[in-house]
Amino acid sequence: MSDISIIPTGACHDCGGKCVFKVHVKDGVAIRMESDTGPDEPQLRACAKGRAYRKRVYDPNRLQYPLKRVGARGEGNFERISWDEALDTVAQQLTRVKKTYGNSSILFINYTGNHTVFQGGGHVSALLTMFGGHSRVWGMASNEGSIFASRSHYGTLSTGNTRDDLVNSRLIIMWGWNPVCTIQSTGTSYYVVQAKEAGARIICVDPRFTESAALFADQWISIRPGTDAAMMAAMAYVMINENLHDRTFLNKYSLGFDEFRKYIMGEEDGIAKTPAWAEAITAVPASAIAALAREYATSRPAALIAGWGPGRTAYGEQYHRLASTLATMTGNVGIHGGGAAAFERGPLGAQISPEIEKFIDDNPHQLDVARRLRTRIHHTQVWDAILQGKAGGYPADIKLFYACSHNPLNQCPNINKGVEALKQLEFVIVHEQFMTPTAKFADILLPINTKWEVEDITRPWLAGPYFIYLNKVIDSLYESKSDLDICRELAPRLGIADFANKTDDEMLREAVKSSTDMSRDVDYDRFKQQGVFKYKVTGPQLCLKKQIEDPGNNPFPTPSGKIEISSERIARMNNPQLPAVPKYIETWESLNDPLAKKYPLQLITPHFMFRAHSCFDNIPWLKQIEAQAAWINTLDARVRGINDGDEVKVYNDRGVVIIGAKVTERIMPGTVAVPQGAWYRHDPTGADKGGNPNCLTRDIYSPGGSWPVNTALVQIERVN
Ligand SMILES: Nc1nc2c(c(=O)[nH]1)N[C@H]1C(S)=C(S)[C@@H](COP(=O)(O)OP(=O)(O)OC[C@H]3O[C@@H](n4cnc5c(=O)[nH]c(N)nc54)[C@H](O)[C@@H]3O)O[C@H]1N2
Ligand SMILES: Nc1nc2c(c(=O)[nH]1)N[C@H]1C(S)=C(S)[C@@H](COP(=O)(O)OP(=O)(O)OC[C@H]3O[C@@H](n4cnc5c(=O)[nH]c(N)nc54)[C@H](O)[C@@H]3O)O[C@H]1N2
Ligand code: SF4
Ligand SMILES: [Mo]
Repeated sequence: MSDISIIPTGACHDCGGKCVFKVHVKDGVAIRMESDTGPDEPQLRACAKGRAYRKRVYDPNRLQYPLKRVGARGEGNFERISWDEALDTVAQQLTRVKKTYGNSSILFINYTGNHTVFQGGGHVSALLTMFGGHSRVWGMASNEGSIFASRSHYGTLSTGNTRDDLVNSRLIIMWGWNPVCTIQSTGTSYYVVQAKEAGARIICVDPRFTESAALFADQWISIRPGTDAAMMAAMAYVMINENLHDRTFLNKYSLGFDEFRKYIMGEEDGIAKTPAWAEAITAVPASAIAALAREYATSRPAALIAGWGPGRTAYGEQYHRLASTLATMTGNVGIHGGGAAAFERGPLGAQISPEIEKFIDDNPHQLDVARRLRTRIHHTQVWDAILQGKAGGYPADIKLFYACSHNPLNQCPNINKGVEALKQLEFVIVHEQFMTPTAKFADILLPINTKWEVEDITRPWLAGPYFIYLNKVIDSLYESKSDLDICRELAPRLGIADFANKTDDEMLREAVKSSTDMSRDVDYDRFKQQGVFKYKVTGPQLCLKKQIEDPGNNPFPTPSGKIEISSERIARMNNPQLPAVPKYIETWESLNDPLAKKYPLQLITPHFMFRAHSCFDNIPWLKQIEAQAAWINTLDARVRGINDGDEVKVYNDRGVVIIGAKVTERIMPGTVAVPQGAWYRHDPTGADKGGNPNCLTRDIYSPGGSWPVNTALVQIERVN
């Protein structure tokens, strides 16, 4: 055994957790891994994806050498070239495009495939910035609706309680929140179990009976996608009508409730937002809406956790604002066992520095969508921007596209438009580990090493209480390199001296030293040796506690210093689709849309347990656990003659997806779920045989900036 060393590391891409891996290495080869076995609870234990990571590292289909396209773009034919030729070509093309069209014609996107503090595409962006700049996108795929709402309502994204505080809740409402699958910080499910054991009632509001509903919930309320704001408005109605809202709390801490009340009671538009009104919209029985309103208002402390899935709909920001408004009406903000029902970044250090947070909060135009669109492209419209450029009202004419840690053809809406856009470009550069659908469209494709081949640091989402040191486990396989090493070699070719002249180790040490979160507490060498640093936490911590306990000295970081149920900043945008008080606005492609005659089913595209977006879709071990499938309710399947496991066609005017059917009562009638992340694989008829729902989603943003990838009408039929 003595020739085996056990190296602490981690890995993983953009799943919602971050776990400890201990990799056993023999003769330079990783032969197996175990996870956290330590005494501290909750253990940071890897899920099936983490435990299959070795299969990803040693996958023979990894990109091994730099590749140059031969044949037409997108056909997927490549030829091996040397690193020198690859980097010379990249530098020549960047220089040519810069000279001919200017830097704004270079669109660079670094996304979430790499989810660490140090390595990854940030270095490419830094290099291109030194080269004169590049066009960018904005609009967080995950949660832009929540960001908009959290900033307008509370003035900050730091609104969360640490997860251990769930144990103090009497009621937990998992609203479009499925932590068993999406993790939402490793350890979250552990605390939900503890809360349940301590007697909390748990209610799930979701069109699907999720893994989390199955494990934890006392009640499942199924709801039509995109209608959550209507249900929440009706809950507010019940609270107001039955005098269950906390008027003392509202008066003391918030402003704008009266205006909101007028909307809810129908004084503004003549429509009272009653449970019966909401039933017709949401398909949730009025009695269930009223009961949940009463239970939430009378079970203090109660945690309404507003997941991001319902926010990834048309007008999704209204759902997030209404969730925060309900938390405010029930006085659950800033108290143990409660919750602000907002963005939920935790109190243990900020993911972005307090200075940046303050800058954003001091600059109200950060909410102003129109202003952002003048300088950036919304991420959902990247294909349209490439196709239309300035003539279409976009800020630049894009000629060269450079992607890093991003699989946009797979992950951005409207894949068929994406194919057209990528074909139109003058040049495409991709840094990747695998021949992904996007990589296939590269002109130069550069092979990137995995997290086990470099040193790095990572931390969980929402500022969870630990950091993980990713030790290098093995040497880089084949000819792969890190994104940073590529930049180091590209810099002189672009005429840039002094780019990242230090070693990775020196840079990592400096990153720790200059980090607001780590510099105080982390001893670098011990951290590296142990592989994990955990904050010593003495019980649950809350973000908004001081604003509640001592409001005189601790105003909310909004312009008024209060919780803003009505927002002057939003009112000033003067956009009827972004009303000053939160409202239910019917989505496009709702069931009332004339299009519903042709496409009568609502599509949602949830995240998938055995992938992190598109990562791990190519790992056979994981595919064996659960196959990609279109969830369809038994009633909808029966009228279409569809049986479980049949091959079906899911389609609308934007595309056709061929996929297996999962006939189940775990999804409500009228709704179809095709999990996001499966690799797009087009066949000669133009259909996608990979089961990728982004062939069906619409490439448009919600007025507040969210990605409405859960708003689309489709039809399904059996393929004979
Ligand atoms: N329909 C629909 N679409 C969605 C969503 C949805 O809910 N529905 N969710 C959206 C959300 S929330 C997100 S965050 C996005 C995610 O979108 P992406 O970030 O594009 O997705 P990933 O699959 O995580 O990562 C992209 C690629 O990064 C590569 N990669 C991993 N590590 C590295 C590295 O170190 N360097 C380099 N260069 N590459 C690396 C991986 O191999 C992977 O192919 O998808 C969005 N798309
Ligand atoms: N295993 C795994 N974990 C992940 C990821 C992954 O790809 N795989 N991705 C990570 C990333 S980057 C992100 S952003 C998060 C995403 O985390 P979430 O946004 O929370 O994940 P989703 O699965 O998209 O949505 C959560 C739930 O919302 C439901 N839902 C969809 N539309 C509606 C609606 O209109 N109303 C209601 N009430 N519910 C709705 C879905 O059925 C789903 O169960 O997950 C992270 N964790
Ligand atoms: S995929 Fe996420 S939950 Fe699974 S092992 Fe990796 S970090 Fe942990
Ligand atoms: Mo995300």
